Amino acid sequence: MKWSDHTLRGFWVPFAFGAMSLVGLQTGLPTFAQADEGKIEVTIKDDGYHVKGHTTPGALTRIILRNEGTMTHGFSSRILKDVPVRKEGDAKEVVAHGVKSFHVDAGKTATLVFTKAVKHDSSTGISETEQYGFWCDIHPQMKGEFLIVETRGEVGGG
Ligand SMILES: [Cu+2]
Repeated sequence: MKWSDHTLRGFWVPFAFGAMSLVGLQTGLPTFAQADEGKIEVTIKDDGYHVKGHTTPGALTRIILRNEGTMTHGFSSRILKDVPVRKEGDAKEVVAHGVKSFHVDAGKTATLVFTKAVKHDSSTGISETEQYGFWCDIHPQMKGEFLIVETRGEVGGG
């Protein structure tokens, strides 16, 4: 799967420059086409979540959940509520308080794959940055958040 990621990027780079020269001039922001992939890495420890990365609106998004703690932890977010989620790896899907949650046992890793619909701002024609909180339904004090950003920016390598 890694190779297709690179192929896509190679393909989109020239396209991005074209899009930027059209849209970027007006907004001053580097806007990017939607057909991209976003990766968010969530390392789960017993004392909380550590989040790396973000995704872009309309992008195929992978949330990688790595449980480095000593007990089972959950990942639940309202972003999972209205989208079909494909689960890869070791997670158990449950419903907690009416919201989907994915339980990952200690030492296990799972990936959630989904695409969140693009939300366009009708006045500017660009999509909005949104912040999504998530939480552990087993330990309510555990909380984290990630971003869906309209700009491409630096996607922290790795
Ligand atoms: Cu937990």
